[in-house]
Amino acid sequence: MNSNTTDRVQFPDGFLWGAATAAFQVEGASRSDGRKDSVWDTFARVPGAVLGGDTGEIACDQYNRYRDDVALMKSLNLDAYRFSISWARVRPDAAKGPAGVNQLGVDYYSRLVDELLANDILPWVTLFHWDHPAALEETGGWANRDAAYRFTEYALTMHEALADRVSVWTTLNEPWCSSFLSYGAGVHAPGKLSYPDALAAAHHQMLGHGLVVQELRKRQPEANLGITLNFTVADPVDPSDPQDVDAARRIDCQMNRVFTDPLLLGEYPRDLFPDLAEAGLGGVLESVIEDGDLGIISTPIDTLGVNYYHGEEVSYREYPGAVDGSAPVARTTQAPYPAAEGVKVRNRGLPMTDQNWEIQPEGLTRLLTRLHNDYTGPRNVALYVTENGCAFDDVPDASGYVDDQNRLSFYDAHLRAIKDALDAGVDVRGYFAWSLLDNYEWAWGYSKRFGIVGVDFETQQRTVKASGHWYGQVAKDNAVPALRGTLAEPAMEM
Ligand code: GBH
Repeated sequence: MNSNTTDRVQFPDGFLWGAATAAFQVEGASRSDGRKDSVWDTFARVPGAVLGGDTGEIACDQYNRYRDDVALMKSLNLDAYRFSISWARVRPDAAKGPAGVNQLGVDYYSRLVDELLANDILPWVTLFHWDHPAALEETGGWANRDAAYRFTEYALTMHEALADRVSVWTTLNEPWCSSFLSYGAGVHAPGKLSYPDALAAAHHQMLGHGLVVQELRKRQPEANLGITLNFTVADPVDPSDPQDVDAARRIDCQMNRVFTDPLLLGEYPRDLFPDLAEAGLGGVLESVIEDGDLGIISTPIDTLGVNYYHGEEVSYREYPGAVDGSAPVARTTQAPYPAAEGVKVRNRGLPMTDQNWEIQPEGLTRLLTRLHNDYTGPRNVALYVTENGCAFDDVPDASGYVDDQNRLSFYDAHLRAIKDALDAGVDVRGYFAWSLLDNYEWAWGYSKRFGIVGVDFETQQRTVKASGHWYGQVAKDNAVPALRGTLAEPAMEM
């Protein structure tokens, strides 16, 4: 297996190399040119919601610095830039109809796309990465079915503006986060603590996804249409213990299959309903599903985007040194899973990032293989890894340079894991590092750095890290180089 070797590994011709960001995390300019609050602007102002009280007002100031950032991407030999559009910039009041469009907001994305194309970089557009207009939340946000129709209208506004130059459209980024973490756990904006709202939000986001795929397909039949989901790989502590197996099944059901099954198989997982009923949520999901919804949600797509950060080993038993990978915020929160009470994550002793997320590249091989076999392969849907990366507390030297061998090793190991999946016949066509830049890490604020390029948030100075130089070479060569001596050591002992 490649992941056990230190050899150079070559990727297939045409494999797409990119880096990803999201509007709220990098743009800043939160009041410029008619933009108004998104739910993340209002949430960030709630005391205790975000570490350090950090806001997205300035972030990486990419709104004003996009030309320099595109030049940076070019210098890193990137084929593609995955970015998202801020709904709150485009339809700030969440008002319906043509009068609700803020043309200056639309124009920004048009300029960004032109700049990318002028540099031969493919624009990979995500329509929703969590920052819906605060005005939409006033009518219930995604818990209200109307949001699916409003999302479609906003998507068509952007499609009309960009379809002459944009051919890749991702409807949603990680609806698990923007429903379960956002309306259920209270960890993300809008910070609600309601499992019924979380289930409704998840369903309405998938409905919005399906409606947008249908509309875009009519208008641009050749476009690459898809969605990006976040996945975990939940393993039972003891695979021969039925309780542990049940714990892993619930996490898999309520993070992974709750989305993949409706989207690709046209039905919710059957085991979800009895679990919800047992948790006192019987009939809740059923009540928001209308006739025809699942047909819309399962409209054929071209690409499934896979975001993978870590796996977990679970049980109902308590083990010493349990892992908590959530942001330590001063705010009341609850578990993101509506029906997994008592399930605990065990620290199995793998190396961890500085967010306490375990480093488990082999999980990515298994995940991609499973998705290909059970979902995407039979339907001719391509897999792209649309996010993968890690936060480490970087220590710049006197010149500001970050020699992040830990992050570099993380990328090396995960790319080798993808090569293993490719060798097993899995149709993976590209990879996006998360992230191009250090940025606003949601409830963690600016305290956690994911960039392959460092950002000094005082001066907005960008400095390519060792991992960035390395990744630029990978993109250029379409190959991961052989590991040199010491690099094999840090995160490689799995
Ligand atoms: C992605 O989400 C986002 O798309 C991106 O914007 C973000 O910056 C990046 O990753 C890094 O965080 O249950 O709270 O203990 C991350 C997806 C899924 C990772 C849930 C953490 C469990 C942590 N997350 N997972 S928690």
